[in-house]
Amino acid sequence: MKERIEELVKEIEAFNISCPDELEQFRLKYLSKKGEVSVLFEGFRNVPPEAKRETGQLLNNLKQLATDKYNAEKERLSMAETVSTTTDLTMPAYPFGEGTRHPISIIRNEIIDIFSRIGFTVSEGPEIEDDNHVFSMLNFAADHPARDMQDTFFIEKKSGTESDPHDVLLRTHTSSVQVRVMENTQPPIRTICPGRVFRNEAVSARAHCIFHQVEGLYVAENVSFADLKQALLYFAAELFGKDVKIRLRPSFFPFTEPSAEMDINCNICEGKGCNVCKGTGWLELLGCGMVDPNVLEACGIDSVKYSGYAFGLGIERAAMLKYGVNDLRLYFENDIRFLYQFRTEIL
Ligand code: 2U9
Repeated sequence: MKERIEELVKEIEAFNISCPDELEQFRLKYLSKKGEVSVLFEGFRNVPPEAKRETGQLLNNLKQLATDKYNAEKERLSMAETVSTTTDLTMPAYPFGEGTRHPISIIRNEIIDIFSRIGFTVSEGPEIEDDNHVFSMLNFAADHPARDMQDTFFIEKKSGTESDPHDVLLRTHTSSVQVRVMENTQPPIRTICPGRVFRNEAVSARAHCIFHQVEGLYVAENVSFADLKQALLYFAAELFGKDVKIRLRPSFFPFTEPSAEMDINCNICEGKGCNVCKGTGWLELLGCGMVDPNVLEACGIDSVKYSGYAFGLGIERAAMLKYGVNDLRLYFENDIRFLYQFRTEIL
């Protein structure tokens, strides 16, 4: 029996198992009820008593060897099964294209950075608003054309009852965020509000029904128009380079008095006049002004003690001027051939 055990040890060690069928053959040959190991255990009773101890030990080792090999090969085959036979593990990894920041996000973050360096915080507010925060508290007259359905997306028109007086609408500017800040905070207030705004416009190269704005507000004691001009000159120089020139033209907005529009010198023709600046040498960048005292009072701020300036610009417009993109629709199409041109380190 000893020799037979030694033969089987060699046989088991050399047995090649490369598939589930061969594993089953191994089990039947050595570990089943009628297999080689069981046959030897049956013959054990005929082993002379003086050899029983040594032979028993060898037999147990043999059974252990066969069982261990069976379990190890079974495990190996089941692992191999999970990796598809068609998978080539030596192939290089699939190249994932890296995403890029959208140009609107790049400019928005740049504007936030520029103003945060002179003490402005960032405020956010709801896109779905009421007419009070978008129009009435900002000194828009009851019959102002901006309140028309042709200009504003209304979600719910209210009858104007005392218990529920306000229309629900999509904000047409982010000024409603500053109104909410002023309602809840006493001066000094120095904040910018970036966000999406919605206007009921036909989509074209020059207009879109959704666009992005950044508006700024500074309210404190003795804030003057000179402070506004200085802040805007700093802003323009940071965004367009230190040689930029600015000019302010008188304008009108319901929420500021006096009001102005700010132009920068045309960086395409360098002031000589071209078709982008329509021969003027200047490009309009933003609107601004001193916050109308009516707006301060409507928000619970003493307009005798405090004054403030405000400004607002469209981010798409700033991006157009900075990058020379002349079709607004490109910002919304998400064509990666357009977006990949704005690969940048600025996050
Ligand atoms: C409060 C008071 C005043 C924000 C301002 C403008 C002038 C302005 C336009 C630029 C192009 C909007 O995107 S655009 O169409 N904005 O001209 N915005 S002053 O004035 C405020 C804001 C909030 C409480």
